[in-house]
Amino acid sequence: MKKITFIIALTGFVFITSCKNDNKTKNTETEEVTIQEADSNEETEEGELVFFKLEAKSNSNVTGNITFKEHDNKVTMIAVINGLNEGEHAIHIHESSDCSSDDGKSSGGHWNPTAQPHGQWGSENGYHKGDIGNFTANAEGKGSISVTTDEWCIGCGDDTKDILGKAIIVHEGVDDLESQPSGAAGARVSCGGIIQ
Ligand SMILES: [Cu+2]
Ligand SMILES: [Zn+2]
Repeated sequence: MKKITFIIALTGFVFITSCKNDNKTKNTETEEVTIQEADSNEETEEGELVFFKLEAKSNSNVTGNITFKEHDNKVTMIAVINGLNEGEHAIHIHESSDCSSDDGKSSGGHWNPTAQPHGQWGSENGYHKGDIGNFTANAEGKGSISVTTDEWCIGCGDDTKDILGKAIIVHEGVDDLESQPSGAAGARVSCGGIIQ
């Protein structure tokens, strides 16, 4: 059984992965944000982990670090993004991990495996599985958002839940949470494929 221990640091994103068959490992470094698999507990479900960087698109300087971690059938995403204009920005999961185009449009539209309208996450009127929503960047151009949901999985193979092979897109503008099909959030300023 593969054991994965990880710690992320908000400042600098120190990233440590340990894989051991038998030996218990313990990482002792801590920072502002710490998520740690309880590797001392044999009952703990094996944790899936994806970490990747966002690359600037549409002539922006927007970069970021994204972590997805699965635990107890819930996935937590932590996004830390830099180089933004101060204020609100949309962040979504788009349908393809292809970030090759300069405008990020190679990643396709919003990931929408359940054929719902675009909307606010959790809305009774429907929402895409990629409709994470908006977050706020501060005066230094830095913003972060954390989301935990049981509507995603990492590599489970269920097409309605599996985030692998998709992309994170950050937009120049704000998702109005109602315009179809994508919330009128403007240019795609950063992109990263969700690949293990
Ligand atoms: Cu988007
Ligand atoms: Zn959407």
